[in-house]
Amino acid sequence: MAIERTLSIIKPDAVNKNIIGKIYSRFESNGLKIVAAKMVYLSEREAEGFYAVHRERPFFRDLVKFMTSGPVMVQVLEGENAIAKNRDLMGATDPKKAAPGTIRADFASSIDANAVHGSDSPETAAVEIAYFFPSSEIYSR
Ligand code: RTP
Ligand code: MG
Repeated sequence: MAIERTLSIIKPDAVNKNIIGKIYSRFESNGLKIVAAKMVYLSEREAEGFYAVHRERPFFRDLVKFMTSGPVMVQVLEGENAIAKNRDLMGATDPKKAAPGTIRADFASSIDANAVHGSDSPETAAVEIAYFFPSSEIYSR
């Protein structure tokens, strides 16, 4: 299987709950290596740019408001099948529908405050990683 990279964000609700380490443990114990990381307090413009694909969706304003409500932890995860693996670890968007044992089932409280973001395809992973990290800030191996 291919070694991939994916962009992960620990959202303001989870940072505020002091569970960055618990979420990192899930990545690490499932074969995903953190190869870049930083804490960021997104501006409105940065959040709008990051979620630009959702600009026309009814939840867009709420999403931007939430993502700018406190600092987030942004990381690049690397490993076999990293994009799908991270999405599996995260669970469904709505924590009420997320499978038991997933990050969202265990730590998220609502579809807005749903603890984590993960890229959903190789194309979005490439764009999202470049949105936050120049290649000189990604440390593989
Ligand atoms: P994410 O992009 O954050 O990893 O989440 P996702 O792929 O599971 O969900 P997506 O469809 O990309 O939606 C992005 C974020 O918008 C919020 N959302 N709210 N109220 C709603 O119906 C609704 N739908 C989506 C969620 O916070 C979701 O994570
Ligand atoms: Mg998404």
